[in-house]
Amino acid sequence: MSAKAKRSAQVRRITGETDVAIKLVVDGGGRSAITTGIPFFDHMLTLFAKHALFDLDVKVKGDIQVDFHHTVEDTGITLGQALTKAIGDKKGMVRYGNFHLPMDETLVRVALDFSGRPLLVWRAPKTTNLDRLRAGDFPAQLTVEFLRAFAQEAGLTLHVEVLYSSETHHLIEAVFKGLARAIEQAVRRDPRVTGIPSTKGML
Ligand SMILES: [Mn+2]
Repeated sequence: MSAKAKRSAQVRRITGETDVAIKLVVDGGGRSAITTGIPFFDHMLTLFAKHALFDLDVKVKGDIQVDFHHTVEDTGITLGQALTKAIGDKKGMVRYGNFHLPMDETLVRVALDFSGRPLLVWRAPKTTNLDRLRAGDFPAQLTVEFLRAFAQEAGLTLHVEVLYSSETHHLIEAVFKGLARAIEQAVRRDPRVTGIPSTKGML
């Protein structure tokens, strides 16, 4: 791949519960077309693409008549797979990213490493009981399910902390925006980086 080639991938993943089709351009401009059947989730993925500077098409037919769980989790899996495919061997890539994302009264911190060793660390204040919180009809806990699935398939060491928040829509939105901004840093190609950004020689 030449230094200027746009990194991109397409993944289609079909199970008995969902059919997820994703087209991803990592070196994009923030354009997106998202239809998951869950309007709040569409809102999150649209702003994720915008702030990661990805071009992103996501089409999902999921069993949302059951609940939103399979659709959100399987979209996270497929998006992670598309990202892994698009960034390939990570040659010349910055690798790490971190961002403090403020949204009104909410502050979220994201730190991540395209390590190839998937792990999600999620922290939120003890008073934030995600099991009880919703943004519209979107259960807040599904945010964590999305992150876990995405981190697993993208090979990310991913730390997400809600430092404080008192509004569920802001909380979830700050997580998606902070994730996007940290990824945007990490996937940048730095001309000073020769080869794979690890002393081990692989990631
Ligand atoms: Mn919003």
